[in-house]
Amino acid sequence: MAGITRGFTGRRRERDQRLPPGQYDARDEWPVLHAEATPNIPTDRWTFTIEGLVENVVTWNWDEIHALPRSRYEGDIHCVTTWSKLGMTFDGVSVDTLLGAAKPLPTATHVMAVSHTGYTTNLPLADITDGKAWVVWDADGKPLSTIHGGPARLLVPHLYFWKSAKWVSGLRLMDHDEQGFWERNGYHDRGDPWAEQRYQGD
Ligand SMILES: Nc1nc2c(c(=O)[nH]1)N[C@H]1C(S)=C(S)[C@@H](COP(=O)(O)O)O[C@H]1N2
Ligand SMILES: [Mo]
Repeated sequence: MAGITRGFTGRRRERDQRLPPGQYDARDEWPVLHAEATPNIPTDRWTFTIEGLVENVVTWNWDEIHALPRSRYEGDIHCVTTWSKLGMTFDGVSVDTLLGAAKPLPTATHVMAVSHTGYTTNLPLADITDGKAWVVWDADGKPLSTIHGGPARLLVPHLYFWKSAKWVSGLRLMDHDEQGFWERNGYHDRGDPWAEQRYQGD
């Protein structure tokens, strides 16, 4: 009995250590959060465009983005409303692959991620390069449900989850920072969960 108790406590401690400050483990629950009405975007009308300060403005349709090399994220996600989910699996394409085709100009320092609904969120370019961001269409081995951003969403798991734009339609590269939807409404411009950058001024 003691052994079982210790094992259980140990596993729980291990999970707790993966939680950034102020976060709780949502376990089997995956809350749904978005500001706009849930859109219905058929895959044959979905596109993803990289524009702004790039050498090539590139648009991929559903078939074209699926023809790119696949990339998987296995790890945790953290919402500013304090839930975290540990050990998620997302499949899609690395943002590095997409930027490799669009070729950001040397003057590009930030991006605005844009959704088919008009939702926006800003990010430093350095936060979506070098294996830190994906466009994903599968979650835990199943097609991403519409309420979680399907057919495809941005995934930037090292930052709070509001940076992971659902129903993503593209990235606009900029030479300055500009606030997106939640940032204008008081959320932090960067949103590092380990530094608890929840609100402007944190
Ligand atoms: N298009 C869009 N994407 C969005 C949001 C939104 O309001 N609209 N909210 C963000 C926030 S605050 C969070 S916590 C996550 C929630 O994703 P989920 O509903 O899949 O858990 O989506 C992010 N992406
Ligand atoms: Mo959130």
